[in-house]
Amino acid sequence: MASILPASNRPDEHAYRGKRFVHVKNPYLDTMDEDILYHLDLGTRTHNLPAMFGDIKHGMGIPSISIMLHELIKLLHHARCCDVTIIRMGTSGGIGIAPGSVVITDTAVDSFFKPQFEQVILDNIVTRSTELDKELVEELFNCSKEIPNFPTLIGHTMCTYDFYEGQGRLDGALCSFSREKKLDYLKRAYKAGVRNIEMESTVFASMCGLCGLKAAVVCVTLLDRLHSDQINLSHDVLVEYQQRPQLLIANFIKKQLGLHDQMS
Ligand code: R2B
Ligand code: URA
Repeated sequence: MASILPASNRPDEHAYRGKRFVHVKNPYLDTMDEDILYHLDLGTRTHNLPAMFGDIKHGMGIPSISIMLHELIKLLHHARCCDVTIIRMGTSGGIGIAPGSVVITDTAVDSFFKPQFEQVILDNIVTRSTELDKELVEELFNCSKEIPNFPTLIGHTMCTYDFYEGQGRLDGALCSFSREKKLDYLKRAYKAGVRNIEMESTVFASMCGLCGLKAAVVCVTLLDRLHSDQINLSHDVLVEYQQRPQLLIANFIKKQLGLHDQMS
């Protein structure tokens, strides 16, 4: 893995009075009079970012999440946020588990089941780690046990660049492989520890890790890819499933705030 980081940008040098500030790894930022966060319609001159966002402690969940994360991470930095925990939540396709299960990601892997994200920078491929915070995984899992009828597991999450061919679907506009090849791939993924498939986790894990953010990925599964490719849940069931990661994270936040007696 290539590194261009000067020693002064290493994570522990960003601790101040016991607080861990969000750090950005770009020496040019300090030379700019103003930083315009174009997609967020915010700027460091036009907006008082510490006042507007200084109390933010957690946030949302490949190309679009990367753009969002660049600007969100800079926002957290400009706002001098510290001890930030960030959780990507969403939907996914399960492998060998019941639809509706919530998967807390221990490791985000690529389409080759490797725990890495390959970022193209200029004409180089830079391979980055996708390690996530183990303690946070356990905390979230413990929290899930306190919610009745809430099927949750910890597993690897595979992140792909595409929903159809990239996830081995037989129902896309293009399909050049057989049902047998699809199943063979998904079963190999299962054997490698993959329990669900989505499309953001590797870049999310790598960017958060590099910038010193405590990060987790929590996704509900909408189907078992060993059985089907189409998502044909009723609207109500879909809505209920989609709320599951939110429910878990809301309960986790309440617990962090000492409001666990009011959990629902
Ligand atoms: C999960 O669901 C979306 C595709 O349907 C994608 O954003 C993801 O990661
Ligand atoms: N999101 C995905 O990326 N894949 C699925 O199968 C379902 C939701």
